[in-house]
Amino acid sequence: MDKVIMHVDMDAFFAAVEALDNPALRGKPVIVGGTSERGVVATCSYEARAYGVRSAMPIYMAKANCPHGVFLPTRYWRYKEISNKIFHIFYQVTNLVEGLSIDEAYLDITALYKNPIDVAVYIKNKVKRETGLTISVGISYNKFLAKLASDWNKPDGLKIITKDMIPKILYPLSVDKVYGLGKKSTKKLNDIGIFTIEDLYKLPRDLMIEFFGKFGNEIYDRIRGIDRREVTISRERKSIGKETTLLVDTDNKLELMEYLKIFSRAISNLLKNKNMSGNNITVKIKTSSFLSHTRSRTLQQYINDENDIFREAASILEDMKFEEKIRLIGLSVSNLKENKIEQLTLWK
Ligand code: TTP
Ligand code: MG
Repeated sequence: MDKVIMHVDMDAFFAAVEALDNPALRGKPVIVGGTSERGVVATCSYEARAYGVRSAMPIYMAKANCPHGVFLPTRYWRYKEISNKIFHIFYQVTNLVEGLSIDEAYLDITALYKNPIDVAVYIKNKVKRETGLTISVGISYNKFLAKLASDWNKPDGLKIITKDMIPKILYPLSVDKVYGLGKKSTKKLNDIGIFTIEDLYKLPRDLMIEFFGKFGNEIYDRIRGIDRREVTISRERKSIGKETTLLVDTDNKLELMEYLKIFSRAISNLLKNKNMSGNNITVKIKTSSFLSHTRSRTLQQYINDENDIFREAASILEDMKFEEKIRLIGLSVSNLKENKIEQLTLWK
């Protein structure tokens, strides 16, 4: 049976977040990136793209193209915060999520046995409701085509590419639409009169390999709708922890407890964002003479609630005896696993 693969990608991500946080920017050409003349554009709003501004373009060039643009520095932590929210939504749909970057992922939704359009609409609506931003979704039976589909009618796009559309739908596309064919390769092909995928069909496999090395083999297949790459679950961290060096060394346990409380909240938020829980709690201290001590406890059940984490951490600290003052305290939760979510009742 064919797979059902979805590629999801936020629209003008950094610029969209800036316009979300400052409504006065909506509808304006917003350019996010290094703001010095020597910096480059990270991304820009679609209004700025109309002036020819693009990712990776030097700022001075973007300013020349779009002098009245609003140029802003990046606020990575804020983009990461929204990214966590959207990935949380993806994980509510399936565990088979492969994150590609801060705003983009593949989802393998084959085993849901749902109409993929319904799943896409569900994700689009939920992302819009919970973040205020739009996402484009592409659906197909492999990764290459799903990615191509998400780019089809950006922004706020939704496109499905089915088997019967291949190869005709690909014919008119310019060769730079083939993922992996950069500017240099495109030029090389253009120089020998190959501009579209239909033209590219004329190159036999051997010649393709000669042209692009090992990757030529894959390109040959991909433009014929063949791509066997699996959606591989993004590697998860094995533990999540926080620690801090104290301003002044102390042996006051109440003061140390306060840190554990703050760490518990932060760790809980991270775990919940990743839809994970852990059953191993470790408290680490470093003494004034730089000796490290750790104490761990493995629980029967997996936890991710801040109160549960704090309760265990506090009880571990309670049992620890120090002979000198403490200069650093840390807390981590390990032995992580993904939570099972009721995925079938999400939509009908
Ligand atoms: P993209 O998804 O490639 O771009 P985008 O979301 O801004 O626009 P589109 O609607 O076409 O998807 O990249 C996601 C974010 O990654 C982007 O908002 C900024 C960052 N980025 C860079 O910092 N440098 C780059 O060269 C690119 C391509 C992206
Ligand atoms: Mg994007």
